[in-house]
Amino acid sequence: MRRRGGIVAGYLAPHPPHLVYAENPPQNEPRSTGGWEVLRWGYEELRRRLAVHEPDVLVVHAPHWITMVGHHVNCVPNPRGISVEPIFPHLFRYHYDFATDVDLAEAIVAEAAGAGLVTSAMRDPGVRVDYATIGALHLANPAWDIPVVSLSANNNPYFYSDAALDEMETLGAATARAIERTGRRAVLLASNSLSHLHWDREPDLPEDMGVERPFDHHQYAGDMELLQVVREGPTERLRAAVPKHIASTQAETKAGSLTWLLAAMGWPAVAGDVLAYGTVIATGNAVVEWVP
Ligand code: 2X7
Ligand code: FE2
Repeated sequence: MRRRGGIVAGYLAPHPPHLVYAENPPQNEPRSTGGWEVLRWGYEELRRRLAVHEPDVLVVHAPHWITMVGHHVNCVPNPRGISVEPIFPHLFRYHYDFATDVDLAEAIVAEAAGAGLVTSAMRDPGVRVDYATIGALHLANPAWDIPVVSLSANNNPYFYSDAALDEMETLGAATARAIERTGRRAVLLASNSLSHLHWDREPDLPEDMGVERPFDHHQYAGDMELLQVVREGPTERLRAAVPKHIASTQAETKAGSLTWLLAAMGWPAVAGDVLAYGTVIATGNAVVEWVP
């Protein structure tokens, strides 16, 4: 029997390239001896839950597909290529090959444009898919057997001191309408780290867990304050907690992925389930599930 459509779950699914490196998948060229296990165990649990949800599509918003003008949606039917992390190319050179749900991608473009957002359908197969999109998708579904829709991060928030998250509300609502209209059963992925400061030196062995720790207590405490609100719920409280976290830490959620996800789910009156928290070269990362 066909299960009902709509958004069936949303995950905060951070993308540090180190996590993919540590897993040693065949698609990634560098080899590791492991590391960052607790976060990777969180992703193992995410994968078990994702399988139970049986989605038709994974819709991902990622902060390192940066578009200067507007919100772009990848409408290339079969993106293929190599994705390289520019700061850590010795950890992440990943060969990707996946299917886009083009009908849903185009429906999101139409809904977002109709809602007044500057929106673009990206149709150039030569554009490399960024590592934040690939990292979250690989960690959530390493089999790559579920079609994808990938959304860019409009760079405007980085030009302003305050978080400009209003457009993410609009983009989230447009995403939800497109999912309803196409009848898809969708899981959403917000590919965001929390506190995002990292060391400018790394140990000789990148996966040396003897030196892995938060950047400082302030960044860690800011992450914990946010996660307490996540764990207590309801998500409505995050409307204030996310901008507060952005103002008090160097948070990657400033790029909007988390706000997009919560808005698409309609700020459900539930708590988030934190499956793991850990640092990666000092950045704070949480794997979280919300079931609306
Ligand atoms: O983009 C990232 C990140 N979010 C966290 C850690 C290290 C590198 O890249
Ligand atoms: Fe990042």
